[in-house]
Amino acid sequence: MSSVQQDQRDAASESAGELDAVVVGAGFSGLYMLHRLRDTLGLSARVFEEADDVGGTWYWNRYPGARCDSESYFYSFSDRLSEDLLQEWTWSERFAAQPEILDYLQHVADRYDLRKDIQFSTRVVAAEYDDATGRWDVRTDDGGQVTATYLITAVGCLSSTNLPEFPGRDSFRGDSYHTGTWPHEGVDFTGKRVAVIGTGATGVQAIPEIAEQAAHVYVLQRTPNYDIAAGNRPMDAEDGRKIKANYREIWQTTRETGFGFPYDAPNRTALSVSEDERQQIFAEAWERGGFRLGTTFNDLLLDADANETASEFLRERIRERVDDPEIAELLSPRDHPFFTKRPPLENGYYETFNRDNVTLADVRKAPIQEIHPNGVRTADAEYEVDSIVYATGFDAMTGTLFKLGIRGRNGLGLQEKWSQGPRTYLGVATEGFPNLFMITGPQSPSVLSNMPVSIEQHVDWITDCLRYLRDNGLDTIEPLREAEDDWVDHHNEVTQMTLLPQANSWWVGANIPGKPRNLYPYVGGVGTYRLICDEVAAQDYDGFGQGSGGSARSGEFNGTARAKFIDIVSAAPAAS
Ligand code: FAD
Ligand code: N01
Repeated sequence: MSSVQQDQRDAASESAGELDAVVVGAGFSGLYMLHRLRDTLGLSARVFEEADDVGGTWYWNRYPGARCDSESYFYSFSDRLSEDLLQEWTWSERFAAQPEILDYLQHVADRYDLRKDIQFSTRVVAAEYDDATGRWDVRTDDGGQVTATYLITAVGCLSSTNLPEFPGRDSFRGDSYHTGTWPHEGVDFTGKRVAVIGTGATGVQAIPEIAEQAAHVYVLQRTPNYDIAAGNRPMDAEDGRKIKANYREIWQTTRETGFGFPYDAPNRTALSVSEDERQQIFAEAWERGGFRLGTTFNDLLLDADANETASEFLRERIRERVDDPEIAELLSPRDHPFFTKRPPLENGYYETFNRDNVTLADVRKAPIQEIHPNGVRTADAEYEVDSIVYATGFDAMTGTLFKLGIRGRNGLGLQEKWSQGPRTYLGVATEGFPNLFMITGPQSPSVLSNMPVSIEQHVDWITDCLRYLRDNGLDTIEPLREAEDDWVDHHNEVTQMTLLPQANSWWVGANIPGKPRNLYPYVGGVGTYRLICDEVAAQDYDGFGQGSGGSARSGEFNGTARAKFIDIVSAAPAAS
């Protein structure tokens, strides 16, 4: 067939709703995936996006103070997408605010002409695998229907908001907002009495900004966090030049380190140095700002005594900044080790509690009993307010996936299969769901990393996998049960080596009543995980059944993933 005939045939299939790939979501993940599918592999692909524009997280989270807490120069696409873009784009601040990140993603969409293959304002409501045709049947809320060989979820880990079922919640007569679906026109809190529920990364960003405007802010805190000073500032020209000159090494480091940050990861334990030296190391990391404090020693997530040294360092910073010692203590975490819940980065958060118009309420001690027409009633107080801000987070990692109504072979529902918690192979695929790929799915590093690095790694791995299938005359791939079981066991074993299971964090699903308690992201490290995935690919996708026309029943499993992990760990130098 000539290339013109091939193009005509592709166009006809596409207009009949028969695609090579459907991608759901148009944030960082969906944009890059579309580019790879269409422009690298030459496949026909359509992205469905519920919002009316690109951006994902940065489209929805427009609350006051919203900004990234990965430094902007590495919270972006890397040289994998374009070296030119890296050189051309200049971030105005060390931690860019939401509008600037949204501009960036819009620019990427325009630059690569991605919008023409994105159907906006369209929610995927069902995605069912048809055993007879070996294709995914995807339905949308506008009544649309398409079929595709490959279904790729780019729906984000933090895209389904969590709005707790407080009794009387809907009786409130004032205005209420969830930070994850903030009004585009903004909110003017001038002269208002505002209750903010939640003091995670979002609350910590929003509260200082709301307090600048409002008549009074009641901060309803259930669990204090170890907030780290971000050290945000305008990007200076010299820093910008140095970064641009070193981008290759910067990105290489992000790909090799544990969390996808280009920060040094010294091979030393916290208790191997003297108290003075430890304090000095913490203080230097603190001065430089951002998440560096988490990478000062290599055992902070492994050893409770080591962790306590960092935890106490951070509590001391709170006591220094908050005038009232009782409030400082209330803001000091005592129930979980540092970094076992996601530590927020803050910009003036603690000083906010020195203001006369801010009241901190302990809703752990005196829980919220109900929302009523005039405000919030807790076990020991009544807060009459004009507005309520829910900074109560997300049903992370699985919430949005389940809403897609995914059904695999024999009508098996994803939610049903994962009723006791996710079961995946490499966090990217799951047995019984052929040709389904999940970008930053559960049991991959995802939210335990600087996410663009993990997103690119998944997109590139999926792209290589699809190319491999094509080159081998195949079109169907699906994890083997034994490979999946092995990955789940490995994931659980690595989790148990850390302190992470100790905290009631959203990382373990503790924020959603009834959600199975598991560590959702993989904690083996971004660099290690990448090598594992690459090795699985190099071994002809060991552990994946492969075939054609919907049948992927032939395949081998030689334990490549676990063997690679053991190799990497055994080759690592012993910690001093
Ligand atoms: P998202 O950006 O969440 O995009 C998913 C898209 O899928 C959304 O647009 C959604 O509308 C769409 N979608 C979902 N379901 C459907 C459906 N059924 N039909 C159609 N469309 C659907 N990570 C970091 O590494 N560093 C940071 O500094 C950082 N800051 C953050 C700040 C905030 C306020 C939040 C909430 C998260 C932050 N994150 C950060 C995590 C952030 O989510 C990721 O960095 C990244 O933006 C995720 O991109 P994504 O494309 O995978 O998902
Ligand atoms: O959500 P959260 P988030 N009664 O789940 C409280 C990313 N992010 O939106 O800790 C009372 O962390 C809850 O209390 P507790 C980042 O990955 C990044 O803040 O469960 N309180 C907690 O205080 C982050 O981790 C950035 O006891 C209730 C808060 O609500 C993730 O998104 C910025 C409650 C929820 O905190 C989620 O952050 C923002 C109830 N029933 C977000 N239910 C940056 O990069 C919940 N809470 C800068």
